[in-house]
Amino acid sequence: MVKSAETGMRYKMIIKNVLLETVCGITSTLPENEHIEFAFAGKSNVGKSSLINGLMNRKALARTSAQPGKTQTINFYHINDQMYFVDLPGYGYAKVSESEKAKWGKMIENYLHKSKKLRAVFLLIDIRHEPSGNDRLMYDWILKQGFEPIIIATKLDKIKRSQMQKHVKMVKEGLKVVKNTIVIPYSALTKQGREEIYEVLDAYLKMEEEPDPA
Ligand SMILES: Nc1nc2c(ncn2[C@@H]2O[C@H](COP(=O)(O)OP(=O)(O)O)[C@@H](O)[C@H]2O)c(=O)[nH]1
Ligand SMILES: [Mg+2]
Repeated sequence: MVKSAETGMRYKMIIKNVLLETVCGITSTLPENEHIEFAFAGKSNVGKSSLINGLMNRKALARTSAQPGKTQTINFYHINDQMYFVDLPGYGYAKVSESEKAKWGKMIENYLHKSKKLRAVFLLIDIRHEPSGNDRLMYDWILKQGFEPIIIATKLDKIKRSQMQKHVKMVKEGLKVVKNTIVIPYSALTKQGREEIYEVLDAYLKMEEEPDPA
């Protein structure tokens, strides 16, 4: 997002170029990127690829699949030579073996722990349903790694507008979110919520430019 210095007016975040730069499997060495990173986590089928595509303004660069759990890689999308979106493997896919799950747990933990460039973690939760045990584990685990997850409540178009606040409350209570947690309802169909997400990204990008406002 660009803000004019003269008028202070807001402009929409412009996605100039997008590159799937690195795909990490379970034994891969994680990249040491020069630009800041935003990670996206959530159970498989929650709408992670759809959100990432929506934010990147691409129809299908991040795979959206009828085969949940297929994407067991960590994918790094380089955007505008400015930042990375990091697509983490979805959890809660029953067909993956316990040992495979454990390996992925370690891999994600390693990433959250070691990345010097990771600035924020987005946790996606289906707005229709109460968060699952796995969602709560993931939330607590991200907290433990030192990040306060930004919650994206996905598939907003699947509920009535009048139900939105009630569902947001359900998500917040289900996760027992810490005070001041940001929850942004989002629809991949209508793109409702996208500007708010861009604003969050923009705030982090600005912090890189002007590290200490004090
Ligand atoms: N109606 C609706 N469907 C969605 C939305 N987001 C994702 N989907 C659908 O949910 C399924 C899983 O989405 P995907 O992005 O692949 O989920 P992922 O496994 O978390 O990456 C696909 O059929 C998507 O089209 C949304 O906001 N609204
Ligand atoms: Mg996906």
